[in-house]
Parts: sequence; C-alpha cells; structure tokens
Amino acid sequence: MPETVNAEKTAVLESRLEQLLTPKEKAGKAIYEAMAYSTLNGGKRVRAMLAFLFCQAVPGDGDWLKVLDYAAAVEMIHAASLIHDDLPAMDNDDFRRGKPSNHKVYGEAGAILAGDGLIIKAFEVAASNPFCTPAQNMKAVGILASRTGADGMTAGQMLDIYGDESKIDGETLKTLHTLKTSCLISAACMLGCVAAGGSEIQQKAAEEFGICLGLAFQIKDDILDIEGDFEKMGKTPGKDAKENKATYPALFGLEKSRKMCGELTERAVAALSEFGDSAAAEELKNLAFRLLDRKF
Ligand code: GRG
Repeated sequence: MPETVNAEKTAVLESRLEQLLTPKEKAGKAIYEAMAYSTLNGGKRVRAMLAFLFCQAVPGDGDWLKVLDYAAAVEMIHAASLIHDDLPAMDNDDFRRGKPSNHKVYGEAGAILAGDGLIIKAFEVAASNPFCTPAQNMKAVGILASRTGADGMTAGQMLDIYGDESKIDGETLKTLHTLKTSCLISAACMLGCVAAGGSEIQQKAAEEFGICLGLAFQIKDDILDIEGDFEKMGKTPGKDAKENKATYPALFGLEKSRKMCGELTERAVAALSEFGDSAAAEELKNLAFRLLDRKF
C-alpha cells in the first residue's frame, strides 16, 4: 500500500528482517529459507508502520529505530499466522501476497515449521531489542505473548475454525474478529509506546486505537473478499461466501458493514487525542482513514 507507508521506514524494516532471517549456521539454511519466503518483500507492513508511528507520537526524541526490533517481531508473528492460516487444515489457501502459499512451496510440514520458527524468532528478537532496556523488553514480550497466544490471536483462530457458523451473532463475531485481528494490531501500537517510554495512559490509548482500527481492518478484509480482485489482493477472493463463513457483510450486509467500518475508524482516531497534535498522530489519523479505502 504505497501511500500508507513511509519509504525510509519500510526500507529499514525490510533490511532488518532480511538480516534477522539469515541463517547463522549451514544447518539452518532450509528452515530460514522457508521463514524468509513468507516474511520478506511482502505485505503492506501496516502493523510495523503503526509501531513506528506510535513510537514517534509519544513526546520525546522521535527516534523510531527504538521500536524497529519490536516491529520486526510483530511482522514475523503476522507472517507466521498467515502461513498457518493458509494450511489445508485451516483456510486452505493456495496463494498469499501474490505468490504460492508457503505450504505449496515447502510442503505442509515445512510450512508448520516455518511458522514455528518465525514465532519463536519473534520473541527472541523482541526480548533482546538493543535500543530498549531489559524492563522494556520484558514488557514488550508480555504484550506480544498475551495478544497472540491463547488469550488473543490463537483463540480467535480457534473460534473461526471451529465455531458454529450458523449460530454466530454480532457479539460473537466481534469477539472473534477482535481476537483474530485486532489483538496483534493493537500490540503493535502498544509496543510503539513501550519503546518510546510512553505512559500507561498512552499505552491504553494506543491499545484502544488498535482494537478499533483492527476491527475496522477485518471488516474491510471481509468486504474485500466480496468486492476485491486477485490481481490487487494477491489471494483468492470469494472464499468466505463459498465456505459460508460468518463475516460482517454476511451478518449485516455490505452497506451496514461499511458504516460500521467508518464508525470504528472514527473511534480509533478519537483515541489519538492522548498524543496531542504531533505530526505522527496526524499520520496515524491519515493512515486509519486511508485503510478504509484500501483495495487490498
Ligand atoms: C502465529 C501465534 C500464531 C498463531 C496462529 C493461524 C492463526 C493462529 C491465526 C490467523 C489469524 C489471521 C489469519 C488473521 C487475519 C488477519 C488479517 C486481516 C490478515 C491480513 O493482513 P494484511 O492485510 O496482510 O495486513 P499483508 O499481507 O498486507 O501483511
């Protein structure tokens, strides 16, 4: 998504990810190759950008490099979640980010292991961020774990895979989407504050921003599954309807889903008031509104 990303930040992130995903020993060549395949040069990098911008939104020196390794960790966990989500046992998708899914290239076992490797690498990297103190790193690891494990994204995926579609109501769907998508997005926002030494109040505001934006993001994702095309999205549209999945458009219709998406974005932007009128807060606001109009 060129207009939502800052070229310099993206370039630095890509090169850090490349460095982190280079094997140190010959024996690691195969697993690192599978991990790198799904992590490098792909994706909109929305989560990393949120971490960078929240780091800058906290009044201080504005040095976003402090959050670089937390942002890399978030993108690695995100990539792992996509690899596992695409597996035949889950969403069974053959394409991701415009190329064959990880298991199509490395096999199912290879894809499971690539995901495993990325998750653990993410925690290793966040725990040893050289620009932050051990206390900050401990906090970051706690945020990542609580938002991605059995109280966060993994719980959301469990509900998504095993939930009874016919019985899902609006509240349950909101819980599912919040866990599956908002939790990691809000973790990225919070990590920006942690790295910049922001207050508890600022972390809470960043969390609220991420929860609302994440929900809007997932609703938009559901809308794109209906309206989007393969060329732009790099994955197969129309799968939700084919599999009778519970989504916002299926439950509320397209028009109401679009309205909810807009309202959630407004709510996210309101949470930015904790960050005054800094340039980064303005960029966060613009990013939130641009995501509403995204085509992929
Ligand atoms: C890896 C800890 C861990 C858990 C695995 C498989 C699983 C549990 C969770 C999957 C959750 C999932 C697929 C959520 C969907 C979130 C979503 C909207 C993804 C698309 O994000 P974009 O549009 O993708 O930011 P890009 O490709 O641009 O990065």
